[in-house]
Amino acid sequence: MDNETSTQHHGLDDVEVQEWLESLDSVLESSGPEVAAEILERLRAHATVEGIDLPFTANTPYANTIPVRLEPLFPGDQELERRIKSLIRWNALAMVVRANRVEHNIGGHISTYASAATLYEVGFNHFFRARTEEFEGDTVYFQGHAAPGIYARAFLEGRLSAQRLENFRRELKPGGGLSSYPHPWLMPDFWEFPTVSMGLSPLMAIYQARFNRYLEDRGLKPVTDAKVWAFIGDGETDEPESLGAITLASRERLDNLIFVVNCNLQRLDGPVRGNGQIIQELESAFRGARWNVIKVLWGSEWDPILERDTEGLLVKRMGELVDGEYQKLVVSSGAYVREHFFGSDPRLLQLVEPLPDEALRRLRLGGHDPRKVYAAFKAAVEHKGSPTVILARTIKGYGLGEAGEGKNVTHQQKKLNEDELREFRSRFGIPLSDEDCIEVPFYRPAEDSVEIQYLRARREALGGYVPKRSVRSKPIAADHDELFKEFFDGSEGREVSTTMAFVGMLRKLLKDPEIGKLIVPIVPDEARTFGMESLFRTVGIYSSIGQKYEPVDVNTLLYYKEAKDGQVLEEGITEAGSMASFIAAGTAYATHGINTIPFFIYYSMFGFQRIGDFIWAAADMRTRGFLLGGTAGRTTLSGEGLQHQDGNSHVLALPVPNVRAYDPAFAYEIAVIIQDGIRRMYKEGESIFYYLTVMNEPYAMPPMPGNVKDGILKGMYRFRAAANPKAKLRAQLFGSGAILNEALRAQEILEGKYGVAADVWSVTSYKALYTDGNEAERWNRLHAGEKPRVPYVTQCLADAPGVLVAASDYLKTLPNMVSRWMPRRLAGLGTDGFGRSESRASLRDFFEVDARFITIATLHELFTDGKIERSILDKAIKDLGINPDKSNPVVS
Ligand SMILES: Cc1ncc(C[n+]2csc(CCOP(=O)(O)OP(=O)(O)O)c2C)c(N)n1
Ligand SMILES: [Mg+2]
Repeated sequence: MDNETSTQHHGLDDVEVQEWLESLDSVLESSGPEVAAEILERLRAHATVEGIDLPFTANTPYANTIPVRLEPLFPGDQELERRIKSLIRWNALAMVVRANRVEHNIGGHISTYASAATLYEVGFNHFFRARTEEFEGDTVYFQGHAAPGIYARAFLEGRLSAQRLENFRRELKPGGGLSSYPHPWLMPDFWEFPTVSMGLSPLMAIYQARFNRYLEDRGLKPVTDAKVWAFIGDGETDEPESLGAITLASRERLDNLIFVVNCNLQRLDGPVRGNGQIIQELESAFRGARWNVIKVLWGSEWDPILERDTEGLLVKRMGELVDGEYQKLVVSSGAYVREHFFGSDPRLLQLVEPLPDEALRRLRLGGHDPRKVYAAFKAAVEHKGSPTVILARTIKGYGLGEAGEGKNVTHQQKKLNEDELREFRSRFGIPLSDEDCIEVPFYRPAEDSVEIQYLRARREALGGYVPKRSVRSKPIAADHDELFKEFFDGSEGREVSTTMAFVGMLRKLLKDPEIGKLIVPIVPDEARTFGMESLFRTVGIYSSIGQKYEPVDVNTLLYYKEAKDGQVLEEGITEAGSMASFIAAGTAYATHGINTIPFFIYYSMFGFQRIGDFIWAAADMRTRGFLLGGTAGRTTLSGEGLQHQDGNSHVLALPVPNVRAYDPAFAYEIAVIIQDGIRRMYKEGESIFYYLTVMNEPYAMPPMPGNVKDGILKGMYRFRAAANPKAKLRAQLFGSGAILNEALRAQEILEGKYGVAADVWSVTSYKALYTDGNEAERWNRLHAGEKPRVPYVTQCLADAPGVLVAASDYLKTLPNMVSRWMPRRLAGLGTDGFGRSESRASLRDFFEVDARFITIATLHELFTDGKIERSILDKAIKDLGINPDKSNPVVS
């Protein structure tokens, strides 16, 4: 990166420069920084008018943002805090080293926390406020790889036993262990946010901070000054999600949000920007996005040297080095620093003349100096009007010495030899003998020691312990039968799509006196696509500043109404951002004790496929709510082409253990699923969430047949039995979503033309059938002598005669994966392959899932079983106009 702060000497007279600097200093002294800034701003404007081409820079010099004179007094006992921090460092290291002695390669990270310890400890001792009866508490996203340090602190706090530390990364051991990284699923009383898939937590934190404001603006929680802190790695900022939403944060003036980027200049393999300066790069990105940027680069030891540097030469020199050079410098001897850093200019050498080499080696970086970090955190929490990012410079593997400090291999260092352990012990003053320390025991001073007493007192003053996850929301009361009744009755012949039916339900839910206000509709710029624009007007679009303009369509009924108490989160074109809102709303039952119920509707192709990792994070976080994959179905969304045509999402939903995925065909099925979902999540408190695909193909919605609710929820039920069950030729047809109609048409063709009597089943969830089948199979395997459990699919088909044919708008694997629990072979039709922009009829022909292909598949199965002649099959292929040599959709 260019050094943007260097002056270029075009015959510049140093004395003249000095005069300018001095006059600025005097303005600063007499009139303060605002006036000084104003003068500089006017100078810049004047220069521009005079035709001086000033280069654009969003950077400030490579120096601390907060000058020494504005540094607040450090309010704690610095020496005691250092001792506590050292103990935590030791225990964090011990945890990883011990785990890897017991089990080679179990993993764990020492160097991330080693570099971040001061950042966290200043936070724990002075800033992170816990959740109490009176105050909602701050929210902290901990950098995933720093987990050992957070566990080590909880150990000193008496919250985690030595036994659990011993079982770090071995959670299955007796007495329990500790998960590798923050996992609310695995440690639901401790971790709130899963952060280790890098890049997700910065984006989630932004939307969390915005959702907190949403709750306040809608009167669902009191207005507080609670903060959202997100600790992230500098390497992590390369993930596109990390910086992807930073302009939202500034646009929304989220001064309740603080990012702390641990700038150790390294990632896993090597330097983040060996040939550049990651800190300056991040500064310009964040400043450009109008964040408040606080750089914490240099520790207090640098202050007197900087003070002596009246010409600004040192700051200039600081800005000249690339990170690769800095990485080397910070772990080098004092003599090396003198020669290679200060040695570039005799005047610089003079500045450090009085200092011995040892003092040069001990010049700390800002992120390791509690006073500098405290000053930055304090400035951040007091800052108004925009979010703050703190760029704190640290050393990766700080304190590991030869074992890895600042080395490229440090990220994965998990073993220390005896000398290295002794060295670490001595450096941090851990009271362990040479013999004892090589055993790397966990060390906790006595309960009445000053360290433990201090640590406890600090946490008490801040309201209790952090992190801590607790569920305080009250279960909702009603069953809302009345609300859903209309949808059980069908559409009386009117052709509607399942999307329209869903939107109708959403509208009713929004009006419900108990849960209406808790509903959070979320859309990424697709409300019109789904026919939801009426919500704009009825409940409004959330805007933290209301509506400052008269909307162009104000004279229409459904105008674009933005309001401070608007309910719809219209996120714009960001599925990732919308998902982050979904997560914030779907975990508010724990974070805020509020049962908000998110409904996030999006183009189904851009969900599990595009933002699958966020969905995984939602699962891990025990998020509740409903994901609606709109315009779903590879052949049902006509005209759009392959990027949009989703035949994948139900397969991609399979791995997420707590997602219940449904492909409903009719309005009443959706109503049953949503009603039951609200009950299970918000009344029974289950840690599950729902994925429903909804389509845009209109057809008449039938009334709900009797006794099908249970089948809908379990995954299948017989929707229409064969008219002539005594027929000789029998079949069972399975359809889902809009493709169920194709199965129903096939039923008629088979009956009318070929004398085959078929039952038609609506399979609402292959995932539910799959889960249930596996569960029964597993139980039977482990309980051989007992009465075997029968999978639900098997139960359904026990007395169902004939051949079996399934058609899905998703991959063939979906029906095929449950076929082993069916009584006979299954012919599974599906939509493997690239989509096309075409009409529904053409697409269903192309993918071979329409009524004709279901008919042919049925006849083929009957032929294979020897139930019909081949001539019948051949004739049917001809009569139904099927070209046997048509191209294979999978490969075309
Ligand atoms: C999405 C994702 N990709 C890759 C990884 C693997 N990984 C774990 S830590 C790490 C390096 C982290 O560097 P940085 O963000 O600078 O954090 P530091 O440890 O230096 O504080 C990598 C690549 C991951 N956890 N998540
Ligand atoms: Mg790093």
